[in-house]
Amino acid sequence: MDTLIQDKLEKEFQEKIDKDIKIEPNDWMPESYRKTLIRQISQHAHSEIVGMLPEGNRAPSLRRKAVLLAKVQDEAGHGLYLYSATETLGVSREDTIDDLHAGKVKYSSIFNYPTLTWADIGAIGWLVDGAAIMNQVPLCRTSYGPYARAMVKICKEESFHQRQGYEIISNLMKGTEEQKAMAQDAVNRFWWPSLMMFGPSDADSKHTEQSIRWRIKRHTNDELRQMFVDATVPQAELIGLTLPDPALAWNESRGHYDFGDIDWDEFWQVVGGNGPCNKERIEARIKAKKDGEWVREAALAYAKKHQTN
Ligand code: BYC
Repeated sequence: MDTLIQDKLEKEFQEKIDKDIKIEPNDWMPESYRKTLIRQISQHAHSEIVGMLPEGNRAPSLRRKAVLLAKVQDEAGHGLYLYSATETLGVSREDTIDDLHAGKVKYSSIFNYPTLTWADIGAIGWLVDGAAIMNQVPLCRTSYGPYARAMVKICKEESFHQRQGYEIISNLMKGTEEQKAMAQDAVNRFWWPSLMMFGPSDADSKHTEQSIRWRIKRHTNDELRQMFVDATVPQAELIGLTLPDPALAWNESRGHYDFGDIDWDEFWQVVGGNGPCNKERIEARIKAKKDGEWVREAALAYAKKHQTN
């Protein structure tokens, strides 16, 4: 394309963004904006789908199982809205999923940690979904229309997920000494990985600056991480849990909690495929695709039959 026309289109595109006018699938967009969205939205979709796996543990009662199943079903739905939003950018769902299975694309680091006890399900709901909401509420105002609209419904459901997790952990903290110890142990293991969900520190985040300019992201990784810490510390205190960070302290002059250094080596190891459960998670997804082959074939045959009749 002629450079003058390209410059004009890019200028008009940025003006629309600056006026908070949503970008829709058929609008002109820079190729790098489209690629950034495909990367972020598909990673987000994969995270929802892989994120169902750690919750496949036994629940302690029928009521707990029913609530957990509803939550996990919501996550499947979130994955599907997000794959649909990715498809509006001109890529196929099949290819996107194949990229996940081939290890070519990422999904949230948090889902590469094991769930060992029932309290872990509470910690996931409270901390992981709590972190997810902090990151996702601003995405309801992201500049790409289909992503923003998907996020509205997702956030409503995430807030129920966070509450179910907090309820599990709070109830354990009202229980026996063993139950309290189980809750504390889950929080000890999930606290730091939850802080890592927000991504690398701003200094090391290669995409943030451009994504903020395009209003894909509304806050930086460190801003959201701080907001999460500030919201979560009082919730831990209220039910008598200790967060595993000796440096955690209210800083009156900043009006925020200070917290300790994140182990970024661990983060990059997990993101790079070497976390405790990376291999297991991808194998489970590949198996699910293979096991579901006959269902897809039957659904396609049924659709074809109805087309010709
Ligand atoms: N894990 O430049 P940066 C859920 C990668 S689902 C793995 O800061 P960006 C739930 C990043 O992709 C939660 N990789 O990137 C579901 C990039 O690598 P590439 C999922 C990570 O995109 C079920 C590189 O590091 N939420 O909550 O500006 C049950 C440099 O990072 C991570 C979303 O996906 C990570 N944690 O910012 C329960 C939200 N962090 O791609 C709960 C949407 C960074 O260049 N996504 N990387 O190879 C976002 O908001 C942004 O993509 C991020 C990262 C804040 C995550």
